Amino acid sequence: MIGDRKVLFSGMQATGNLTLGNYLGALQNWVNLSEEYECFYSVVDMHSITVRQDPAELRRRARALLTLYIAAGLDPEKCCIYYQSHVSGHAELAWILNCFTYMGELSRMTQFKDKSSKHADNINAGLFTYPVLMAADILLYQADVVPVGIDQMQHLELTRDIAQRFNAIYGDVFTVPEPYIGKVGAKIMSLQDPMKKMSKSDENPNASIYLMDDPDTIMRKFKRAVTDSEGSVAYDEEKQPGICNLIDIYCACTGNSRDETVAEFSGKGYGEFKTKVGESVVEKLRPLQEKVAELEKNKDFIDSVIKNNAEKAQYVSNKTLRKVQKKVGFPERIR
Ligand code: ATP
Ligand code: LTN
Repeated sequence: MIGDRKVLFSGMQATGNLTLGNYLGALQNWVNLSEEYECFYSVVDMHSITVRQDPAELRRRARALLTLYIAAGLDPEKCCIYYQSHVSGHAELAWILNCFTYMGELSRMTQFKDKSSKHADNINAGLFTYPVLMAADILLYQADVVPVGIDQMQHLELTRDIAQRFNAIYGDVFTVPEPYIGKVGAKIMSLQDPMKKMSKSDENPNASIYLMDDPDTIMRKFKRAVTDSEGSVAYDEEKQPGICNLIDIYCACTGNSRDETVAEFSGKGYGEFKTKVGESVVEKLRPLQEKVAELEKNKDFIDSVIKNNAEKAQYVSNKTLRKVQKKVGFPERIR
């Protein structure tokens, strides 16, 4: 708790350009949750270097992501929006928690297995201990809730295990966090393969709508979206996964229900439906894109958010860190 509010922590990696899936499934929920919780939203740049990055590109994307957090509606006066690498406690706590995490646990993580097969030439120790750094992110702020996608649930379970293990030895040091899985836009699928989720690291640019795509690009990608030969707009996950995905996107962008959408397009062709879905996405993203453009002109403002919020995060996280250091037996600091 901070004051009388529960604490929320979440983060995103600055690898690749954000997609409509990231926005509808994560960022938009974050904004709604920021009314209720004391929020820490980090750009987790330290996690990004588990895979080789071009330094200039990583820096550019990290700033673009931080800007997008604000453009999406997160108020940097109310939420703490900051770069993970600017707060030293993440690395310091991660080291300690490494000593409370088992090799067996880490080797069962599916993300590690996936990423090590994708990057077989660079299976580094950071990739292996990635979930421990994530646990440190969450536990440093004594987070009560963590909004994550289903793919991150295994890491969150591990975080809970580490916290409980530590607490069992040293008393109630860490809050044991609960996951929060949003309902709306929980899973937006690829436009080219509706069995795969839309992902910012997809190699096919037509599979994803990027948040900064211009209207023509968005309309073109929807026109090319994979559908089926049924020929009617209906919500049938087995037979029409592509159409279901387009219905979900349309609902998320217009606020209409599935039933309303199916009724609206009854008797109409896929071409017309795709055009309407595309237009709803263009309208949904327009204010976001305008806000990004406006913020990008205001370098001093973004710089001040970066500085002030890192200081706030450092202050809050230090409290947990000092307590943990004391518990494990590090010598007291002399003032
Ligand atoms: P990558 O391709 O680099 O693995 P990603 O696009 O899958 O990235 P993450 O960085 O893993 O995205 O996730 C950031 C947040 O966006 C998470 O909370 C995740 O659940 C959410 N998210 C990602 N893809 C989707 C999607 N297709 N639909 C809904 N939410 C999504
Ligand atoms: N692993 C997450 C990003 C992430 C995160 C976190 C999410 C890093 N630290 C702490 C929630 C809480 C991802 O790749 N989506």
